[in-house]
Amino acid sequence: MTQLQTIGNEKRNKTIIAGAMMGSARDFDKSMKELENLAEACEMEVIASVSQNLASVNPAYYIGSGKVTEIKEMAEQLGADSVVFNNDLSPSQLTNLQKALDLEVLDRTNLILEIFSRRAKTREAKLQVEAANLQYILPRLAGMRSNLNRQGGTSGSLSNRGAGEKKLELDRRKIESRIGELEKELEAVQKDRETQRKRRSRSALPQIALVGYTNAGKSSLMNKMVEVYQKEEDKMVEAKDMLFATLDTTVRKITPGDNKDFLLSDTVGFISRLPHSLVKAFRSTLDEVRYADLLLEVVDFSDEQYKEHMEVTANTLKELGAEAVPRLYVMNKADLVMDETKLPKVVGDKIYMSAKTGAGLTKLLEMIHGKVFADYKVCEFLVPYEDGSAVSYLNGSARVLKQEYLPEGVRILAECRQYDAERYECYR
Ligand SMILES: Nc1nc2c(ncn2[C@@H]2O[C@H](COP(=O)(O)OP(=O)(O)OP(=O)(O)O)[C@@H](O)[C@H]2O)c(=O)[nH]1
Ligand SMILES: [Mg+2]
Repeated sequence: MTQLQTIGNEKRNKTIIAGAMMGSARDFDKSMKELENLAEACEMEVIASVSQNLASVNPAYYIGSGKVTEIKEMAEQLGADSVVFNNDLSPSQLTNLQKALDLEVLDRTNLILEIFSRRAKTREAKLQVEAANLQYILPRLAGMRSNLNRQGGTSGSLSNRGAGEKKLELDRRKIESRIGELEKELEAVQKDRETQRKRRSRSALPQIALVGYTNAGKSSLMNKMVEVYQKEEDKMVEAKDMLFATLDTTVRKITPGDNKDFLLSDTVGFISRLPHSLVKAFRSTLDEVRYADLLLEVVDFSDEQYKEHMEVTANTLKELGAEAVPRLYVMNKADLVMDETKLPKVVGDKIYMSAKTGAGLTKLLEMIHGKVFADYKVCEFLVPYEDGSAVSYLNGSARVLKQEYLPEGVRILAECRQYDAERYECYR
């Protein structure tokens, strides 16, 4: 991982991707394709792909030793700098492979952590990624130690072994204390976030969060909403054909009119086998998801694996404690696989649409309204002139149907949320 960081745009790391197939061939091919996309998101150039049918894992190398020799020869021929494994390697497998291949060896988790550390921009994201990285390294240090022990054993020098162990113990303590520091810093940042979130929930605008598999089109949908309803180009977020284009959470106010505004948040995408330390580290960022009034799950419907992606999303949401939040399913990129004239198509809580062309956006908004503004009701208030703030609040957050100035106060007939009706119960 350290070597990768030093490679700039001028020279791309040439890599061979390798994987052992133990289940269905179709799933395996897809996961190898995803690994290739992950490597590309890491600015690596994939020059070859190697796979092996495996009945059981080889404890020393994961793959068979014959396959290791094959990869080594191939790497020499093609001038590869690294090999990325699709399977999660144990610390000793990682070390053994590194030694046998004499190349940098990475696994899928490594790659995901590497992408995250490159993309992290805000202080919070940087702290989260560093913590996740160290948590990944920590159990691997033990593997490195047992490896060193073995080396010490062959040289027969007990004092050397002691020195090696001491050094690693020191490293382990350093890492543990750094993790402690990071956790403290993160706690402080999380308090700030909590305060912001509370402030937003006081504003009583419904909060809607975009969730889903990486590259499904979450940021594109956010941008389309901003473009159509805000007309403010500078409020756009980055949307790219690249895994994990978004890491930081962005919140935008969407104002479709009729006082049915809401806050929309765009956040990091999910992926199968997302390293657990990352889910843990991003938990606070993903609070936006847990406390949302509604989730818009964006699905890349043009991807053959979309059902598997939905399963991954469901499991990740469960892990975040957000499985009970109401949900609408945006079956996105339907423009690629359906007749455009048939869009949008609505089936229950699912809408087949396109964030790119905007086909279905109005319909989606209607569905959102049906979900979050379902508790709207028509109320009549008589607000005394002293309470000017109540008058302006209702004008800002309810849909005022009629307003009259009477001697005893302002009479307002409005369609408003249950929340606001209760808030001004005294004037009804
Ligand atoms: N054809 C088509 N392409 C789309 C549509 N929506 C998004 N895309 C493309 O899909 C790619 C990924 O879009 P993003 O909006 O960045 O996806 P994301 O879900 O935010 O991805 P991450 O932030 O990486 O998790 C981009 O190249 C988009 O142009 C769509 O409705 N139709
Ligand atoms: Mg995005």
